[in-house]
Amino acid sequence: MGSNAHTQASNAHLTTPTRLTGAEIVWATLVGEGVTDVFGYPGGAILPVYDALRKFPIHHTLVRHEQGASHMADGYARASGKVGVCVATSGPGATNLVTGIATAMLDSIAMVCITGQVSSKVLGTDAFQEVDITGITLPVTKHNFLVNCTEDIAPAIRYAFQIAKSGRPGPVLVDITKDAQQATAIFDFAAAKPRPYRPHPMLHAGDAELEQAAELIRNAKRPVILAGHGVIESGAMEQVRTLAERAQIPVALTLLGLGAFPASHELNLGMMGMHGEAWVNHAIQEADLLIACGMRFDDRVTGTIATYAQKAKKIHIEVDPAEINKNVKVDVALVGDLGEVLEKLLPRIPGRDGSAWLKALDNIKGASAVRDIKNLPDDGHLYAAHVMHDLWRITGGNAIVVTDVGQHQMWEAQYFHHEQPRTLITSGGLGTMGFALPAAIGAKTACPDKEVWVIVGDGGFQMTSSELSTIAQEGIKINIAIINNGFLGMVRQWQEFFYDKNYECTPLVSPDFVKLADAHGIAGRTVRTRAELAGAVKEARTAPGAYLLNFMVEQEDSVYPMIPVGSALHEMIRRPSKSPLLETPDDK
Ligand SMILES: Cc1cc2nc3c(=O)[nH]c(=O)nc-3n(C[C@H](O)[C@H](O)[C@H](O)COP(=O)(O)OP(=O)(O)OC[C@H]3O[C@@H](n4cnc5c(N)ncnc54)[C@H](O)[C@@H]3O)c2cc1C
Ligand SMILES: Cc1ncc(C[n+]2csc(CCOP(=O)(O)OP(=O)(O)O)c2C)c(N)n1
Ligand SMILES: [Mg+2]
Repeated sequence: MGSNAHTQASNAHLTTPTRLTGAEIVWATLVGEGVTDVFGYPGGAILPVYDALRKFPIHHTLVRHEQGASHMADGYARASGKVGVCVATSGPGATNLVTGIATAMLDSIAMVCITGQVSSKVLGTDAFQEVDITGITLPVTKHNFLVNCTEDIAPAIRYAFQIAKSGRPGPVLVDITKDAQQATAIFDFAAAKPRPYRPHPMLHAGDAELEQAAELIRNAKRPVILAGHGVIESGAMEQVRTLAERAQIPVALTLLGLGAFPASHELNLGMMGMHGEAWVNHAIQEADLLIACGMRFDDRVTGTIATYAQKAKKIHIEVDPAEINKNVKVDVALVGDLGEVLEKLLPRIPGRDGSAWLKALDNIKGASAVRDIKNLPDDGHLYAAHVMHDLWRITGGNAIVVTDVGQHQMWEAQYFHHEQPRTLITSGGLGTMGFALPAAIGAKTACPDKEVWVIVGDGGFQMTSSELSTIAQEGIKINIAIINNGFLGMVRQWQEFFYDKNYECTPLVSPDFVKLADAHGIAGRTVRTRAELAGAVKEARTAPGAYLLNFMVEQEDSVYPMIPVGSALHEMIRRPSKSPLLETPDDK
């Protein structure tokens, strides 16, 4: 971290045009954009930029693999709502970022990635560590730039920030040749400002559409709000809540929408989709109106489109016109920022009596409303759902949970209840194993005062466990819960259901995770029974540094309900009644 003298110097750069090297311009522009933290890994083609870092008040976290840098920038962005920044060298450094960039792209996360490139004189000659990273990342970035002259660096980076955070957020890559980093130019921060962002003037919700939508809402008998990630990205939690409360409309959430509407709210139905609550999917199939707010009808949410919510009219409020009618045909499209659209829509929505439909939903919930891990006596087996539920209970839900991908991710979504936005950070669209540990480092960097938990499978943990070393070097306090089922569990579950239990290549031998943590100077312990759970969690929370809990859970447990691919939303595989986690009120 730079000193005050550095801060003053770099602030002077921002107000007075100054001659700087391209490398200095990179940092000065980032400072001007409000960046305080970046995640990266050095190498030859980005070395001038690294050499200039000491002059600027930016904290750099040295990762152990560039995939970690892009996930950290992503986790930082998801936790804070700011733009995450990562840095890598050319060639393998840049290609190692790609999985993290694609992860951010699929979940619409604002990120700026800066890569070094070989000198402009040798571009295209297969020079040492040359790859066409703008070509490689074209389909997984919102936009990218190849900058080969020093004068263009500041405008490109400023434009990258604007693109990353405007409209539908996304990752932007700025690739800068080494000679552009080394040469000098006048740095004029104000002059490098991009033209103001203006959404296409034809694409916004007009009075006619707003009135059509309001009429559908006023006349609906069985409406459901589908609240997605766009609610959080728009910051429209209040407006969604007002709509729900005023018109007494129940709210179903996507995985990435969890936290957008308080889990404890009486109108909260829970998560929809492949592993959503059974009653939520039934409610959607029975609805006569769906009001989709910042969600994109992902296939994990709809089941087979042909049979999706056939009784319902559909209103789609969405910032990206490309999403309208992409997966699900809608009756009214309201294009624009969700918060802004709802501000215009709300005055047209009077109070409404929704009691008949809410009562009907209580009946739909019926037998499946009590899933009762919470009430089940401890039979000596440790279930992942126990871990999630107890973690939620013990932390009071006041934590940022960063999950990896697999069964544990779905159990977290089902049993850890999120009241606040940005408290669940998870890779939804790309479903990237290895995401959790680095993304949590980013989240903790963004929110140092928050309690941060990683919930990760034994498989995914091993994909990026080298970042334990980053945690140790940075002295970051993160609690890690490995849900160790000895399997690539989610794949094993598919093999159990659809491939005659042929567990080909899914049993997993792992190292002793507690010893692995210890090798990094990180404390930890293995937990085998529910009786030990609360004490172990307390130990982790009160430990001064990072702490790893290795939960040895039931190996062949499955996530229920599950909609098989190709089935309708209501055609869910339910938990067999002999299984220990019963889903009937009798479990009490
Ligand atoms: C193993 C696994 C299982 C899964 N199972 C489920 C499941 O059961 N249920 C489930 O829901 N998901 C599930 N998912 C996640 C799923 O794949 C999708 O990632 C998720 O459903 C997408 O949610 P979303 O549409 O809310 O978010 P996104 O994909 O992030 O889409 C957000 C939408 O909001 C729009 N938007 C952004 N900003 C604004 C704004 N300011 N104003 C208006 N609109 C805006 C965007 O343009 C975009 O269309 C699963 C994922 C995995 C890996
Ligand atoms: C990088 C990557 N490779 C493969 C997959 C496919 N995949 C999805 S879930 C899963 C198993 C995850 O196993 P584990 O991390 O142990 O979590 P569990 O399901 O057991 O909770 C796999 C292999 C993926 N999502 N990401
Ligand atoms: Mg596993």
